[in-house]
Amino acid sequence: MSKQQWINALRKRKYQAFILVFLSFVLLLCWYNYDGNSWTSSLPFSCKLNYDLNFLQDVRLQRKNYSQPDTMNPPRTDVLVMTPWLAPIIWDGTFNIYILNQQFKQRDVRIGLTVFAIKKYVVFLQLFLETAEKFFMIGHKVNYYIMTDRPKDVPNVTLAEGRRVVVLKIQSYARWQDVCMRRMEMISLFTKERFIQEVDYLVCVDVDMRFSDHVGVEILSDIFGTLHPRFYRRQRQHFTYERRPASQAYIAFGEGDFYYAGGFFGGTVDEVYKLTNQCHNAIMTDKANSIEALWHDESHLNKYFLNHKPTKILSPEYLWDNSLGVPEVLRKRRFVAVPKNYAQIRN
Ligand code: 5GW
Ligand code: MN
Repeated sequence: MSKQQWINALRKRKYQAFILVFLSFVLLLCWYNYDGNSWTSSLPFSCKLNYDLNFLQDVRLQRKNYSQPDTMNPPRTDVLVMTPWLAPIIWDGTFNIYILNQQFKQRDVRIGLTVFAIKKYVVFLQLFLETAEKFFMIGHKVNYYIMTDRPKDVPNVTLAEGRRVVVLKIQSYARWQDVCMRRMEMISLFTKERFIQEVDYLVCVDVDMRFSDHVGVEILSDIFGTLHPRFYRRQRQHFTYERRPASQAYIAFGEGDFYYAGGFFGGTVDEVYKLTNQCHNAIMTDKANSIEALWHDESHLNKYFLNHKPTKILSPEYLWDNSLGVPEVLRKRRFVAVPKNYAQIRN
């Protein structure tokens, strides 16, 4: 083919050639952004498809050319990212999920997600499980432990490979306060009975929630808690700790680091056993003394974390409530409360 013939052919196919060049350009741009100058996936433009999330969560990726940590340029300066006892606080932008996924995949970690669905709360399971399949620990081994008094009402949700649902039948309690507080006892009992053989980490959450963005191995640590979305900006005297010295959950004014949410904590199986067992014992001691902590299991969790500092803390990205709006520091809402009709669901 002579040069002239070639040019003529190209002219005829000008249109196709243009499309080809354009597509290559878009592809290149996307690739650049995946690699990014940012630690995680906050893409500045519309490459933000679901596809993008799958790509980011592909734990097999052996990427070594991610952007270098910059000693003089911290990724977040608008929020606290480290406690005084040097536990990281997990905000979007502070971690590189490629590195973490590789570390945890190398260890082949197994994660148990415990959730309670007692009485009418079984209605939350469908959305909870469906969204967990999209966003929770994608690419890792996951056991869903569903503790319920209505095993027949657990929905059938299609699961990805390496993930399974385990339904554990438990009794219900007449008082809702007991339904909530007995979670500590149940988790500690089942930990001894089976979790310890089946998983490495436990993640314990509320069921009236949906996942709406990535929640992955960045949360895992020996023992972790989550900043309560209503209190993360408040001073400690405004925390709703138990203030009566007669309760095991008592925390004096002038003490306390954060107010942790009862709806999201976890850690290694050993550490979660210690936490739940100790909280359960404290709850039983209170019961014998005819006192019940103000916010039930949450009050006891806060007392536990005062004396046994968490080794990681999750920002309110991991437990948000849309009725609180969306503050600027909140770049992602990963796990969000599902509004409930209190009269209908709690009677
Ligand atoms: C029922 C009435 C009042 C409060 C709680 C319940 C209840 C809670 C219930 O009937 N069944 C049940 O399974 N739970 C479990 O406790 C759910 O896992 C629920 O997510 C968790 C905490 O109760 P929530 O979610 O109603 O508490 P908030 O503080 O998130 O509103
Ligand atoms: Mn809840």
